[in-house]
Amino acid sequence: MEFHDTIAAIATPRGEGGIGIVRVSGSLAIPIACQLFRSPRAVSPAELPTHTLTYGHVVDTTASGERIDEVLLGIMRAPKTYTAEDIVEFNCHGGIVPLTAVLELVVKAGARLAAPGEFTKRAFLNGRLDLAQAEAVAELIGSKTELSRKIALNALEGKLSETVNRLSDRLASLLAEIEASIDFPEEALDFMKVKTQLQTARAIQVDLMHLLQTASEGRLIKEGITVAILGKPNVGKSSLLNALVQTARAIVTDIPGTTRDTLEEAINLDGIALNLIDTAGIRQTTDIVEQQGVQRSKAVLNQAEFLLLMFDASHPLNEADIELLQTAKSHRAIFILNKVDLPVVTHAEALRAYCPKKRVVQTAIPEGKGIEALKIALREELLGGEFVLGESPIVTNARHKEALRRAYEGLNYAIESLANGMPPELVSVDLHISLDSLGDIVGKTTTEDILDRIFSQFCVGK
Ligand SMILES: Nc1nc2c(ncn2[C@@H]2O[C@H](COP(=O)(O)OP(=O)(O)OP(=O)(O)O)[C@@H](O)[C@H]2O)c(=O)[nH]1
Ligand SMILES: [Mg+2]
Repeated sequence: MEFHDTIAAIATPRGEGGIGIVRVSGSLAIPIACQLFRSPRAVSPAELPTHTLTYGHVVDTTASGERIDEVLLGIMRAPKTYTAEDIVEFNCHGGIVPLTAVLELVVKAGARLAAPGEFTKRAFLNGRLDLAQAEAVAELIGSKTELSRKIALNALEGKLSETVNRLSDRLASLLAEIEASIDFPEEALDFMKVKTQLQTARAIQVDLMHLLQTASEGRLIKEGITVAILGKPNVGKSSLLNALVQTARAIVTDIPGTTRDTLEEAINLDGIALNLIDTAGIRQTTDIVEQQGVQRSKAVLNQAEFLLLMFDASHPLNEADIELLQTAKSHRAIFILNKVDLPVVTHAEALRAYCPKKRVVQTAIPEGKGIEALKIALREELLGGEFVLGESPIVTNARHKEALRRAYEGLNYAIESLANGMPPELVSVDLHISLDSLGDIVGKTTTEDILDRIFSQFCVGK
C-alpha cells in the first residue's frame, strides 16, 4: 500500500505561539523519536508507555550533537491514534525556526513531508474515519459559528454517516429482493410483491428527501447569508444596522440621504453568519453622488439573498415605498414598520395589502422596541419555523448534497419503473446508481482522484 512510509509535518499554525507541534505518523515514527530525542532520565522512546508525554530535548545526532529545542515528546502507539498508525508528536517552542529545524531532522531520519490532509487521509484509508467524518474534520476547523461547530462535530462523531448507512442498508435489501426476481421471473409478476417493494422504495425516498432538505439550512449555517436593508431615505435603515451590530457603525442623522454608499457588517445571529448591508435610501435625486448610491441600492436589492424592507409608520406610503412593496413579491423578505413610537399614519395592513404573505415587524429603534422580535422572525424565516439542532444530521457539504440528489434521482427512476411494471433488470440498474451515490458520501465507492481532491483542501499537518 502507498501509505506505508512515514509522514511528518508541522501541525500548528505558522507564526509565534506558546507551543508548536511536529507530528510524525507511520512505522518509523518511534525509531525516529529514538534517534532524535534525549531525556534526562535517559529512557528510550521505544520503552515509553503509549499515550504519554515525556520531557527532554531534540538533539541533532547526525552532526555536532547539538540540542535543537527543549520539548515534550508525545508517544501514541497504533492502533488507537488519529491515523491508526504509530504517532509521535514533538511539542516544541512555537516558533517557525525551532519547528523547521526539528522537522528537518525528522525528514533526515527517514520521514517524508506530509501532503495537505494526509494524516486524515490515512485515518480514512486505515478505516478509522469514513469519508464524511474525515470531511467533518475540515469543517470543524473552518467553522465560523457555534452552530456550524456543533453540526461539524455531530458529523465527525458519525451521525451523518449512520443516517446514510441506514438508508444504504434499506436500499440494499430492496435491491437484493428485486434482483432475486430476475432469476425467478414469475416473482416479478407477483402483483402483491411488487406493491410492497414500491411501498418500501417510497418510504426510503421520503427519508432521503428529508436528509436532502437539510442541505439548504446546512449551506446557510456554513456559509452565511447576505441580508440587505432597503427603504426610502430617513426611514431608519442605518439605525437598524447599528442596533443589530450593537455599535454606532453607520452615520445616522435626521437628514434624508445621509447614507451615500452601501456599508457591510457581519453579525452572528444565533449561529447563522449574516452579512448585513445598509444601503442609501431609494429616491429620485439630482445629487450625482446620491444617484450613484441609489444605483448601488438597486443592485443590492437584486443580489441580496434576503431583504429587510423598511417603511416609516409616521408617514404615508410614497412612490418609492410602493415600488419596493411591488418588487418584494419576488424576493424573500421581512417588512419592518419603523417609528411606531410616533403618531402612526401607515399601519401594517397597508403593507399586507401588497404582500399578504410577508411578515411585518413593528419597531421603534431608539427605544429598542421590536429588535428582538425582528431577530426571532429573521431566524425563523431563514431556517424554517421549527428548526432546532437535535440529534439528526444536517448536510452542510456540497459534495454530500450532490450525492444525495443523485441517490434520490436514481431511486425516483426505480420507483417509476416499478410502478410501470418494467422488468426487474431495469429497476436494479437505477437502484445501483442510488446505492453507489450514497456510498460516495461515506467513501465506500469514491475514486482516488476524488479523494485527492477532498484531502488537498485540508491544511498541512491535519
Ligand atoms: N422616532 C423615531 N425616530 C427614528 C427611529 N428610527 C430612526 N429614527 C431617526 O430617523 C432618522 C433617520 O435615521 P437613519 O437611520 O439615518 O435613516 P436611514 O434610513 O439610514 O436614512 P438614509 O441614510 O438617509 O437613507 C434619525 O434621526 C434617527 O434617529 C424610530 O424608530 N423612531
Ligand atoms: Mg442611512
